Amino acid sequence: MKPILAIALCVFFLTFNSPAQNPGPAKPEKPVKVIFDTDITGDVDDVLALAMLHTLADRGVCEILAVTISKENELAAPFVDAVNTFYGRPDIPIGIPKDAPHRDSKYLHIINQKDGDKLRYPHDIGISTEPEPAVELIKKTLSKAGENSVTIIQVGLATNIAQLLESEGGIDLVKAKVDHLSVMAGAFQTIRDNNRYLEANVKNHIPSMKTLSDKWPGEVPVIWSGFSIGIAAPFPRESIANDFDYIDHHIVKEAYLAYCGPDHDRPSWDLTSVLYSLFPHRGYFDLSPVGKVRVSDTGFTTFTPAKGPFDRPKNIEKFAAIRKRDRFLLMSPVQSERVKEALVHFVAQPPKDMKVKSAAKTKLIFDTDMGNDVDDAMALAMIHSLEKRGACELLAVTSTKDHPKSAAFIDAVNTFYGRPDVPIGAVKDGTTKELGKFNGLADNYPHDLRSGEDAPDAVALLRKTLASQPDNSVSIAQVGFFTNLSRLLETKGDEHSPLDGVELVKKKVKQLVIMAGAFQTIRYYNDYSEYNVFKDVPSAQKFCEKWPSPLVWSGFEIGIAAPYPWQSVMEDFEYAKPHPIKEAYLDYVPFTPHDRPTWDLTAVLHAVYPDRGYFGLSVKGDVTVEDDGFTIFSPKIKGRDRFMTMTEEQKARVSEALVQLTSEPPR
Ligand SMILES: [Ca+2]
Ligand SMILES: [Ca+2]
Ligand SMILES: [Ca+2]
Ligand SMILES: [Ca+2]
Repeated sequence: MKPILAIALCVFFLTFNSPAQNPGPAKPEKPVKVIFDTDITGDVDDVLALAMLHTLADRGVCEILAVTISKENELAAPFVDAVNTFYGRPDIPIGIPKDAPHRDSKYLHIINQKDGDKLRYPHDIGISTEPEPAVELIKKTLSKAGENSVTIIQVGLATNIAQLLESEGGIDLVKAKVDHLSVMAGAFQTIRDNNRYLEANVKNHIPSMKTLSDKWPGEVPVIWSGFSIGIAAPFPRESIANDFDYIDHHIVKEAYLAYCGPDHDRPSWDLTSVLYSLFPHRGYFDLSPVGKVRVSDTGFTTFTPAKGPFDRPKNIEKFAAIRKRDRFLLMSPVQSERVKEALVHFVAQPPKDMKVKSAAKTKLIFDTDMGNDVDDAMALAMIHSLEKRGACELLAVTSTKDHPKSAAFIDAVNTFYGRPDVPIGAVKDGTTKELGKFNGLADNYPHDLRSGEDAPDAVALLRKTLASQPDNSVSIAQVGFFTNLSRLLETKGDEHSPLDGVELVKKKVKQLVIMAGAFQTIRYYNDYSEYNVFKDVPSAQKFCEKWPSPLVWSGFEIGIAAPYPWQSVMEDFEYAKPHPIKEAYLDYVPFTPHDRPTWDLTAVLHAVYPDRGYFGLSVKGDVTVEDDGFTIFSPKIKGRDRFMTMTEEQKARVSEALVQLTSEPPR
């Protein structure tokens, strides 16, 4: 290779492959004010994207100012109104298009279903009120908004936005009021060896996308989510199958199934535009350099970088005004795992005020040393979010931290999350008798269990809880010391059950997940004696000798490998002030900013979703505990124990799941 060509190529790749040169938009002001422009009729990703906007509004991240529709279908506006009503916002104004192509739909009709004489999905548009013309609604909404305060998310045809730009004063309104335009359209990367892919949102109405590209003002950024992005992060069918049963009829699930049935992972095109626009600073995507998107007569979208080896004076002159307007989203394989996970959690979050039914797939006992590290508090918050979604039922919490405020803090967290009456048991004569760094926060939040001394004995509560449940139905997450569970194994029959501890566990416990021990080399160190073990070695040893059924270990290395991002602590808990989890985090961490390991959270995630592929599992074996607290894992074909593992992709997924579950607001 000639040196000059080599240098030119180097410059090319450095310029084009380094997202670092594009820091992208800064952290937006919350809530992000959104106009959602959608062709809800065709694919179902529009429905999922709208659902996600609602749950993010419930988190205080965005505010939906208006929804405008860019394809003709008389059921589209009533359908949007039904989704908005389902999510508690029947008042959001809805606009319908003029001179847009008609599109049949596979799912809009579901809103006409009735249960008895009542609409299954109530709405009033098309019944007692009429929608407004889209362009008028957009102009009215922009007029009322503050300077540069509105984000337009366009995930269908460009019909409405083109008409806006061609209307009187439209361009000036955009310049004055719009922060950026997020567009799901076009194709900017080679897809399955096709480098001239004609994307449907462009192809189905080329003139309007041309108008958008030609007339959208150069000073208002446009971010394109091309066809390949949504393809690379498809919405998983397993979420549709599992996450929406918190109500008998779910409009999103029903639309999805009507559109493509249960056997498809649908591309997440429209959802990626929403995700980017609401969290441009959270690293879900990288961005191309700035440049200019043009639309050819056949509907292909070309992207020309503003600055690069191909620049010729002629080009610079031609596109000077608008050549720094456009960027498109990029996503690595690891980012796509994270994006997918974020989308699942945002779409699956129940509406704020909905009374959900419990599908209670996992009945959970949480055994914790609440107070010794903040991951216990975050894990408990997660359990409450999972229960809010109907994914688990918290039967009892037992503490192995022998300080009276440990139980009080647990009750304060349970009360904050709307479950003040979850039974709490406290250890007697246990370990770590000092006051935990954040346990005292209990005093600042409502609760009625003031002290662990007023709580039942943890072991008695474990027996009572297990005895009251169906056989083989209880999951336990143990994220502290082995004190309570080893003592449980030594109990005799009592008023709750004639069975001794070992037999009771055999009969009632379905699975046990433990955060303790260390099973893989951590930073070259293969002799790590983990805190939950060494603080009460005799209990850990007795437990390992006697526990009668299969169990899974989340070793020290797992929580280390998927730390909780500081950014989430600072940004995602603002819906309540003060917030016990955020306060506990800040009271606990030794310095800031600080990403805390997620030890206890990973154990809960596996206990509630053992089949969702968040973790790998080791071969079977037996764990024994040495006198210094080291945990030895010996592979054995008929072994009882396995430990969790994680790939790079799983780390990204796990960390995202933990963030979204921990920070989800209570009902
Ligand atoms: Ca309405
Ligand atoms: Ca769409
Ligand atoms: Ca209580
Ligand atoms: Ca713990």
